[in-house]
Formats: sequence, structure tokens, C-alpha cells
Amino acid sequence: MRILSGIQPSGALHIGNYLGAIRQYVALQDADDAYYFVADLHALTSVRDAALLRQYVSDVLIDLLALGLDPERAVLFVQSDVPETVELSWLLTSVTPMGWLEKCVSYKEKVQQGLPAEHGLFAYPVLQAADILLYDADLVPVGRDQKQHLEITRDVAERFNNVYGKKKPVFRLPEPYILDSVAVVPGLDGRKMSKSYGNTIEIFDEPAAIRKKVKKFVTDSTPVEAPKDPDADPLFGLFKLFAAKADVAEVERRYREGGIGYGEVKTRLGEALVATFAEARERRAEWVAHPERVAAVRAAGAEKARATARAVLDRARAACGLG
Ligand code: AQP
Repeated sequence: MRILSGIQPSGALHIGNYLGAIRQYVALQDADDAYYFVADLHALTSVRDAALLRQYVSDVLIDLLALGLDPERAVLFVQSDVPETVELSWLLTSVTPMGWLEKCVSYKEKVQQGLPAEHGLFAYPVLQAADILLYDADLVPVGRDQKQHLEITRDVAERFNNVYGKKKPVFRLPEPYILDSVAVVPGLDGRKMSKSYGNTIEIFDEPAAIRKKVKKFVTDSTPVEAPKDPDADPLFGLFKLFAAKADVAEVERRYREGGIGYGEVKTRLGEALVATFAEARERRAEWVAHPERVAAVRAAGAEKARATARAVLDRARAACGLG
């Protein structure tokens, strides 16, 4: 079983990225053949400052290492270090109907949010299909926002197989791996936590900044003594994902009975977040102090990823008559 997933270096990683994706990356690296990458080519659609993009790539690589990805167990690489990706993307784009991309929700949403309607943003799902198909991935751990893109990847693979691989399929069809409990982690305003909504809690902010941010969580005006429905409250939803079981049970009971205010829940959530990432914060400082080790991880990952990618790209090129 081969696992593959990527994460954009378009800003600091947030706890939605962690719960929705990175925690699964770490869990799956032990049992399986895993490839994880920093999707810098994708970030070009939103980050337009070269120095900043370099910084984000380095930060995300370090964040992934700090959060527990082990380069001895998983291949950790940067997308643009594998130029085969872009070539495969063109082979795939040549068989992708426009209509499939036109129906993508994420493109429409980003344009509505003010990103320019550029071809890179529009064709993003094809590049993503190349990312996945290039490694013969079986399983792709992602948050629910990526489900539609995964469906497109499968459709594009099937279409390529139908056009060029009638005797023997060229691409393996991947499956998404989405955990229901963390498929959409809520942000400070109750919508999906997302860099572009400005409602994120960053994993590696300073503890004081994390505590302060959590205080901004938008809540209703139900008084402290009134009973509240924990299942309908995004703040409790987040608390449940980070706090110890006994604390969750206690807070849940007090929600139902009345007698707990949102301020207390926010304070306790802040503490739970700081505690959850304390060890990772220490590991992060170690990696930051040794940039040469990070560079070595990146170079080794690129070499391993390219070897796998080359074989698949050659298969695809041969199938469609190139070379
Ligand atoms: N709120 C979330 N809940 C669950 N999963 C999430 N992911 C992101 N936000 C949540 C998952 O994290 C992985 C990497 O995401 P990404 O940074 O590459 O892109 P994204 O999904 O577009 O993240 P953002 O913050 O929402 O960025 P913008 O605002 O730039 O679009 C993916 O598996 C994603 O599902």
C-alpha cells in the first residue's frame, strides 16, 4: 500500500492542517510505504514573493519533521525538486475535459475571495492528479476539502487509461483517506479553518500567541448558567479534539447542565493546544538550529522521489507515443 500526500507552503501550518492531514501522515508512515511533499508549485498561485516562498518551503519542511515525520520511514520531498511532475501534468492536461475543471468548487471560491482567475489556479487539480499518479499512490490522506480534487484525479487517470492503456492500465487509481471526526476542522469564526479565511490557529505560534488567539473564537451570547448543546458548538468541537478524555467528559456534562462559560472553555483549549505541541516545538528548535540536516533530508527525499517518479513517467510517455 503506497501513501502519498502534499501540503502547500502558502503560510504557517495551522491546526486544521494538523488534524485533517499531518496526524494521519505520521500514523501511516509506520505501516506503509509513504511519500509526503511540500507542494511549492501549487503555492505559486498565491505566493508571489520569491524570498517568502523559499522561507515557507523551508518552514513547512521543518514543521513536518518537528511534528513527527521521519525521513528514515517516509520519503519527504519538495514538489519542484521532481520536475517529472510538470511533464506528467501536461500529459494529463491533454486528456482532461474543460468541464471537469469548470465545476471545481475550490477554483470558484478562491476567485470569489479575490485571487486572480489565472490558468494555474484553474488547472490546479490536474497538477494535483500528476502529484498523485506519478507515485502509483493507493491512498491519499486529506481533509474533506480535497475530496472533489481526488475524484478528478481518479477521473483523469481513468480517462488516460481508456485512451492509452486499453491493454494494460497506465495509472493506478488512488483512494482518498478522510477521517470523519477531523474532516473539517472549524476555525475561529466557525467556518472551515483556512489560511485564506484568516481564521487559523497556527501550530507553532508562541504559547502566549496561541492562548490569545483562542480567546478570539466567536461564540454566541448564551449565559454561563444556561445549558448549551456541545454538539452544535464549534468551540467545544475543537476542545474535544485536543483535551484529555476526562476533561472532555467534564466539560460536556457542564455544557448540558449549564454552569460553564465559553471563556473557561477557551482558556482550557489554549492550554490543551500548548501542551499538545510542546514536544514538537522543542524538536522544531533543534531542526532550525541545524539547517544542514534539513538540506540533507530534502536532497535525499528528492533523489528517492525522482527514482519512483521517473519510472512512472516513462510508462506514461511510452503509452502515449513520446520518445
Ligand atoms: N480546516 C481543515 N480541516 C481539515 N483538514 C484541513 N486541511 C486544511 N484545512 C483543513 C487539510 O490540510 C492539508 C493541506 O492543506 P493545504 O495547506 O495544502 O491547502 P488547503 O486545504 O487549501 O489549506 P488552507 O488553509 O485552506 O489553505 P488555503 O486557504 O490557501 O486554501 C489538506 O489535506 C487539507 O485537506
